[in-house]
Amino acid sequence: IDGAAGGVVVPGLASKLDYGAVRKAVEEVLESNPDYDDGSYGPVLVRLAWHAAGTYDKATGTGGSNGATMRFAPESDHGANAGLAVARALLEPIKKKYPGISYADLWTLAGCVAIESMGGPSIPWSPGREDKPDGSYCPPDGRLPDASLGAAHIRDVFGRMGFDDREMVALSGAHTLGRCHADRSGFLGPWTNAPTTFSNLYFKELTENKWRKKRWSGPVQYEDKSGQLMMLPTDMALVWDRKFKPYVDEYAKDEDKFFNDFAAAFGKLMALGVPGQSP
Ligand code: ZEM
Repeated sequence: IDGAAGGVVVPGLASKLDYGAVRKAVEEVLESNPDYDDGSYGPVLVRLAWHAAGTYDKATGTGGSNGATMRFAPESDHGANAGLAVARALLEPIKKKYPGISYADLWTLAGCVAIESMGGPSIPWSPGREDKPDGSYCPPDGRLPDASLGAAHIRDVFGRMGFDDREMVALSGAHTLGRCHADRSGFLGPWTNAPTTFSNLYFKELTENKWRKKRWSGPVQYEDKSGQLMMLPTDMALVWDRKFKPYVDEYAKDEDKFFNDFAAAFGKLMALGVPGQSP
């Protein structure tokens, strides 16, 4: 991984930045609060990195992680980003200690470190993002996916970023991590029984468990027999869509393949719109 080891000279900065030390600082924060969710900030840091990057529009080159525009309104207040202030605040002391790293680099690196620390594959990541000065650079609301919709919407949103069907399914495997919070998205519960371990369990649950509509006053979501695990409508779309389903099956059977494809797709996501890194 570029920039992972030792000092790297960042263009425009007089000092050297020790990305290894930044990585270590992120690792130290991950399990710093046993009372937070399932005992790790890892999942919400992955979500921060994803929401920073997932606004990218290939056609116009707008959005994406470069700029770290989610620091500013209106993007900080976009409904999709509810709850991410927690993740941004968590990284603030690291930014203070290593002021040479941009927020945009720090957020994306933290997402990669979180995945790796939770047992996932190592993600290709390079520095080079620059922070924008204010909210006038924020992407419009509505670029991130709406969990209530289906396969066509998934293809619209991820196709706009430049991903194909296989990459869309691979990326969705991140839902093996973390949980939904009623006060953030309106949805409730974890996808797997090991939400702080990166694995292919999400795909196993999707294919081997039985899912039915949850009876409650909240938004439509699916639950298993235990009532403990959940799937969003967009998660179910992966098994209902004839073209997505074979990838779900493949990843449920072959964790190595999932890890390889996920690492490549997540690395690509982190690089979208970054000068010199974006396809
Ligand atoms: Zn998520 N995601 N996501 N996602 N996501 C949530 C949580 C997490 C969608 C979605 O609406 C939601 C990807 C794709 C898609 C993570 C990573 C990635 C939540 C719950 C929702 C509603 C938020 C809450 O209440 O806290 C939709 C519709 C998606 C595509 C169709 C991709 C791609 C991801 C990374 C590669 C993660 C790690 C979480 C768990 C966050 C946490 O706080 O535990």
